[in-house]
Amino acid sequence: MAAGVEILRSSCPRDCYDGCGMIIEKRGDVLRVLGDPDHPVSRGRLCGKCAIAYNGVWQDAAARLQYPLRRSGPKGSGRFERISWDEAVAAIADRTRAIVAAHGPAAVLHTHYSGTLSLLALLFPMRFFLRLGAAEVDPDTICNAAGHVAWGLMFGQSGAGFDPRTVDAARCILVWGANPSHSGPHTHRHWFAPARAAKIVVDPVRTETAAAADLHLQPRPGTDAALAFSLLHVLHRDGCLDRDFIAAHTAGADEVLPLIERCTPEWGAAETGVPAASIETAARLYGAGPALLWAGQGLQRQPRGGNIMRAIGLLPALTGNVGKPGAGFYYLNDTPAIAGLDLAQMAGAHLARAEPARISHMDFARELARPDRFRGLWVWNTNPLASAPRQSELRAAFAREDLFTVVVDCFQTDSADYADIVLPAAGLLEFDDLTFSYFHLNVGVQSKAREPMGESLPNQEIFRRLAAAMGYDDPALRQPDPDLIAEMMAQMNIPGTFAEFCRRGWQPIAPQALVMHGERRFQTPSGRIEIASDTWVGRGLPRAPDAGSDARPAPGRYRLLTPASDLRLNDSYANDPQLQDKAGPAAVVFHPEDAAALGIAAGDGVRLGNGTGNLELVAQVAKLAPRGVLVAHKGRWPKLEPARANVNVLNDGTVADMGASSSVHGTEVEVVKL
Ligand SMILES: Nc1nc2c(c(=O)[nH]1)N[C@H]1C(S)=C(S)[C@@H](COP(=O)(O)OP(=O)(O)OC[C@H]3O[C@@H](n4cnc5c(=O)[nH]c(N)nc54)[C@H](O)[C@@H]3O)O[C@H]1N2
Ligand SMILES: Nc1nc2c(c(=O)[nH]1)N[C@H]1C(S)=C(S)[C@@H](COP(=O)(O)OP(=O)(O)OC[C@H]3O[C@@H](n4cnc5c(=O)[nH]c(N)nc54)[C@H](O)[C@@H]3O)O[C@H]1N2
Ligand code: SF4
Ligand SMILES: [Mo]
Repeated sequence: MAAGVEILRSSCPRDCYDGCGMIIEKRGDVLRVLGDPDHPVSRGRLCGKCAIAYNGVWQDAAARLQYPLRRSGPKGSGRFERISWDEAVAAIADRTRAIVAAHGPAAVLHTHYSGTLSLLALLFPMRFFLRLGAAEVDPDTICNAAGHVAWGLMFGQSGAGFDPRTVDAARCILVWGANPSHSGPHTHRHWFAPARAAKIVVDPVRTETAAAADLHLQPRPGTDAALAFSLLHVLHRDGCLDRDFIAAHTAGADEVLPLIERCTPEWGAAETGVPAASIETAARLYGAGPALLWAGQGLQRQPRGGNIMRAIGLLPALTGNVGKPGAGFYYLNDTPAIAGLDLAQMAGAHLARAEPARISHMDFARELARPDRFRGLWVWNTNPLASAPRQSELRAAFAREDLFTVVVDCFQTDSADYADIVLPAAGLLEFDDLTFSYFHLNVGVQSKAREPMGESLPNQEIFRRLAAAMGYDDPALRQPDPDLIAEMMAQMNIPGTFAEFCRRGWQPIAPQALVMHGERRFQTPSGRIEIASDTWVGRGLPRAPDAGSDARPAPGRYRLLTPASDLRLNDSYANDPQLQDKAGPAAVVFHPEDAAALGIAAGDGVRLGNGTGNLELVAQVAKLAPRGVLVAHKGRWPKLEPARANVNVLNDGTVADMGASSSVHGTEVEVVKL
């Protein structure tokens, strides 16, 4: 390395399966961000989007929020004036106290998600809101709550799946409704693609991950439970169910077996559109085991996403693919918790005086419009005007002049345009923290490589200042970063000081591959995998999973899937000019036969519409998804689009069957050629 170049190790804190290790080359104030060649996931490369954005928009002073701002024009106009931190903090504390005095703390609503997963910036602000007693938009309802409820009740938890390092012992990998080629590109390239096991992907879309599999099952969206039951039919018929495991470790299997017996491959084919022969092959490959099952987050964003997760969970439960090397099931790995981090304590659970009121993201637009309910809104680590349903209605609610709104972000998003006060957040290159991957069982450092941009501050410092201005004196609200980091490292058994950890950059939470659930005791009331039980009924849910599918769209209607793009991370990076060039104008992909029937050619303008909204897009034509299914990727910034809207203008916010969660992949639209 040339003289005058300092090298730091860091990690990517985005909401991504990979959790890459990074190298930051520092020449004075100039930073170059690269993949860490020694890191087992990134192997010397960042993904295409971060390689650009971390050296682009994240370091661009003109794009970043630099100073606290106060609104000087109508809401949404984007007109602001610079103010000092002292003014901003005092103004926020005054207004918040006034709202609490007049209407109570639950009249303040905060919404947040995973804009960063670095642990301090993710968790510390919760201490403030719990102390305040604010109402919360239930974070997981925008993403994965249905799956968490379903597998939580079935397996007793949904945050400790298989250890990816166990892959060498697997003879089959079944990826169901996840697309790591976009959502975890290194996992796709270095874990999935080269695996020696037989690889099956179930996805209506022919993703690159699907193309890299030995077998791609392409069901119509929302028919996955029928597919799972017909796979189980074959496994049952061929004697591949594990009787001993079922008897010892599951409850209620006898309630689903009669149904499985009726779900022949021919029936499954008619329900799902997957050929019966492919159902037979997939069942044979999975049944040969040991088999790993990866249930994607995209999978359960369906009207019956909870039932689908239950139905798919039957595969490991009835074949005994649990608790053995190379066998297991995975939804998410809550890696810090598995390593011993007390998340509730870090988030300040002891500060809450009462259980906070919660609303679903699906009800956000409607509830926020109510002056009788909410007077204050805080938005941090999320950009709901890009990501949440009922976009037009939500925008109208954000525009309420009587709603006092604070937005904390690194960029001037659509949501920030509606703030009374905007607070600039420091980015990943600008403060020390700890990060993790929710697939690979690794934790890593986030290293401060430069001073925060302008006057921006890390989330945790912002909320320490606000807590002080509110007069909150609990020590947990004053705790400095080095203390917090040392405490987290101790809980997770990470040896040495943070400085020493920075030199290593990352570590696995266990030296050898973990075999999850090896003891085969499940944290359910019965201690067994609860396939059908009173636990479900007690939660107001069906006793047993069923094989039902969504009704097919009426003639003239199409199912619109809006999954992750490889060029954006949710709605982050949509404002990076280089990534915008690569993405081109917002497009929607039609099956060639649908395009022909509609008289649409590639490049034509089309309008998608339904009772919730309309959106004009450019048509592309490709054999990507089955007939009747359209694909348009999520994550554009409405304010940068000609229509000032993105795909969520079409998302009606119907709740899924569990967890009051998103069913965005159930969206239906009509199509007009322009
Ligand atoms: N149509 C459709 N919509 C979807 C989905 C879909 O599949 N289809 N998926 C849904 C899913 S899974 C999710 S998770 C949501 C995600 O939606 P969002 O939560 O809105 O998206 P993100 O891009 O993760 O993060 C939002 C913001 O966090 C900011 N941020 C980054 N780092 C920091 C920081 O350190 N401090 C602060 N204060 N801010 C920071 C970023 O600048 C960004 O503006 O979108 C959902 N919306
Ligand atoms: N590049 C990039 N990476 C990301 C994100 C991003 O926006 N961009 N977002 C991050 C976040 S917040 C999340 S939650 C994860 C999500 O990552 P994933 O879990 O991979 O989820 P999605 O990309 O939403 O959808 C995965 C697949 O589900 C398929 N799918 C949709 N409907 C159905 C169905 O009915 N049945 C089946 N079997 N499949 C269906 C879609 O076609 C898609 O290919 O990715 C994270 N990583
Ligand atoms: S977004 Fe994911 S793939 Fe890209 S650098 Fe970050 S962790 Fe790696
Ligand atoms: Mo998500």
